[in-house]
Amino acid sequence: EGGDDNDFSVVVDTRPRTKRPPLYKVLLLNDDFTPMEFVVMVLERFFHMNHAQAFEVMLTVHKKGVAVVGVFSHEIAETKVAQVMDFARKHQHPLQCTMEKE
Ligand code: NFA
Repeated sequence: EGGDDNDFSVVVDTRPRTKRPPLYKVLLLNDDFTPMEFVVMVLERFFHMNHAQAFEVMLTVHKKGVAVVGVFSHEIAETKVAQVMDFARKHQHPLQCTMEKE
């Protein structure tokens, strides 16, 4: 017979795809009131920086207004932000910490 040819061709991508979870930057924001030593303590305590690194990053936030203090999975980034915000609130400092997708 040789009727209509119903060959709907579909290209199937068979490449092995590796899924990497998105990463999130944790940002620390400057303000006029939080003491410099407190920010240094936060960076040592929650971001495992040594004193010199922590002081350097604190000064970057102080001068530029914001700095990335770490890059983590969504869950770890959320935990870091919560830890910093809780710690700042307990000490009645207005320090702000946020996260954004990389
Ligand atoms: N700007 C604050 C001060 O002069 C210090 C600070 C640095 C606050 C980094 C927040 C973040 N005391």
